[in-house]
Amino acid sequence: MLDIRDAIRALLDRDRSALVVSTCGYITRDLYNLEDRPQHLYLVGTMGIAAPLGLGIAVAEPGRRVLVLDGDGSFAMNPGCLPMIGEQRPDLVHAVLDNGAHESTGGQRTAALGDPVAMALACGYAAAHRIETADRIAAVELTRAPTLLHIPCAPRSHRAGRRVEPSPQQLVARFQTELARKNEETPTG
Ligand SMILES: Cc1ncc(C[n+]2csc(CCOP(=O)(O)OP(=O)(O)O)c2C)c(N)n1
Repeated sequence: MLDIRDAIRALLDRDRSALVVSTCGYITRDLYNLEDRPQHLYLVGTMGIAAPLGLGIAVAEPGRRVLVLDGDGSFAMNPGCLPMIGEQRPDLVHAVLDNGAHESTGGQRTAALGDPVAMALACGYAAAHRIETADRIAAVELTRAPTLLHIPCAPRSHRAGRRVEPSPQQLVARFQTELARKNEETPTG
């Protein structure tokens, strides 16, 4: 089964220019320790808001792709955002990294996840796929937006890396500066 860090690496490499929003807990820490770039917005507090925040960013920044790194627990916490994403049709890739647990808080089993692929399609996503290998992440078609990728992952065998050091305020300011810089480079009108 896929190592969650390999899944994140493959997702990042799929589109180096994408804006990235990561859900709180170990997924944010995995991303931060793999690579730290100003175009990453790390959530450090609340589950269930990576996807709606990604939606807001994608709506505000047309012409830019947003990659959301969600956990299965975080996904299950806020399915109400799915029809909003389906209706708005942003250029958003919604990856659900599914290790079957709330690993960040001790590995409690995630109850009643449902079928994220079926849920996304029922809610109006243009495409949704279950993906089991890094090669498939590299190859899957992402031209139809929004797309959900349900990615089963193994429980972590690595220690959680260091915590995100900048404060949420500093992270937001850095992200906003990056958006402004990119918009100057390539105005989207
Ligand atoms: C609303 C809310 N409830 C609980 C928590 C505590 N908490 C932080 S991460 C986490 C588990 C997240 O699970 P998942 O999204 O599946 O990611 P994983 O840790 O398994 O990678 C929990 C319960 C929180 N941050 N926010």
